[in-house]
Amino acid sequence: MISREYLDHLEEALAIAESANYEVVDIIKRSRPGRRLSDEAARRISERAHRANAEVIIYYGNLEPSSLYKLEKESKLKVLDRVLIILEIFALHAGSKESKLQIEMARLKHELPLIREYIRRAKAGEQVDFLGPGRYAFEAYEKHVITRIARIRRELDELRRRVKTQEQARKDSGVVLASIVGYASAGKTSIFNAITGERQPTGPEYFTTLFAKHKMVNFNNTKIMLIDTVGFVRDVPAEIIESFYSTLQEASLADVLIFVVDSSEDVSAIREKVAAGVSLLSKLNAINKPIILAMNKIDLVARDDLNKKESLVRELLSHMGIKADLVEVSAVKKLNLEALLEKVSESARGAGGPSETLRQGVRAEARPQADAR
Ligand SMILES: Nc1nc2c(ncn2[C@@H]2O[C@H](COP(=O)(O)OP(=O)(O)OP(=O)(O)O)[C@@H](O)[C@H]2O)c(=O)[nH]1
Ligand SMILES: [Mg+2]
Repeated sequence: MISREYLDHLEEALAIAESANYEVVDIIKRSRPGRRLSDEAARRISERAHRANAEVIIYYGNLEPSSLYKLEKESKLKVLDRVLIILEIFALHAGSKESKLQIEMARLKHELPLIREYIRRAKAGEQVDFLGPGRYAFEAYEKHVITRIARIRRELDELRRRVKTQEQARKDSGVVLASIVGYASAGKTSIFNAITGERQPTGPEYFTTLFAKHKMVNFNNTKIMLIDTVGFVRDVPAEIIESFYSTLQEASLADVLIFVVDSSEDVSAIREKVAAGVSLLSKLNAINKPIILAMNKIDLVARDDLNKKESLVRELLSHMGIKADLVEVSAVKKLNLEALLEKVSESARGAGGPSETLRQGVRAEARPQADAR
């Protein structure tokens, strides 16, 4: 089921469902706006879900807890809204203890209103155990969730303090921290791989990269720590921002941001994705630093078209009060990556022109690598 606000983003919805390992058996487009489902709508959706033999209903959009509840009750199926499905993808890729904690916290925060909805309904005399335990169990669960969230938050604070200290030490030793950020699938990891010679997984699906990867390169006597990060998506809900936070924390600590844009997309997608990225970065307090906008995948774009897109991006950024240098690159064809690094080291120095050492070339040459899928 795709909510009206995301009707234009059907492809994204499908990519996300696929990234969470679901096979989509039917698509229902919702024509009505709003976060509530009528009883009739819940019935219709359930019927279609059962007719298609679906095991799960994905509601790609935002639903009020009471409507989510209604749909679960009507269909007796698991219902995932946009937040829950994104969290499922995160969980699939989560490796470290920290990332697991973040995901758990986001999920618990998202569940809380739903649990309260169950409790409210139970108090009003409704039968609420169609999917789980009854009212008392829900009340106990609510308490458990609240305590657990507080505990996870403390643990994460501690971990983040540690990371911050480490990064600060790196900075003090003169290393330039450059975070590669951008919308999901813009080509961040491909750029990271092409520059560092790493072979981190890349691919068209969303959230191929979930946790930051670091690699030091030496460019003309400047040590640059390149950091690959998790991709943005539009309207990231608050509870996910908190769990995104540690992967993007690198972005807030970085000296320079390499903001990757997929220049092969159409103008409206580019506009929307750049805006979504900037808004997320400002929520993370990571926008007040030199930004290099890497227009990636130029191998797929005709010159005229690229010019148009670049002026659009420039205009958009200046409209948002952001100063950024623009570099055209292709990670796959390894075009202009040196120019990119040059901009990085220039911006990190806060200077205008290139320093003398810049002419010596890249030390950590990108090694040839297998086709990035
Ligand atoms: N033609 C072309 N394709 C590219 C280029 N850079 C990346 N791609 C493709 O774009 C897709 C996404 O690339 P990734 O590097 O995984 O993108 P990402 O931004 O790291 O994605 P997430 O980690 O999922 O956010 C892959 O299929 C790449 O092969 C490029 O310069 N040219
Ligand atoms: Mg990636």
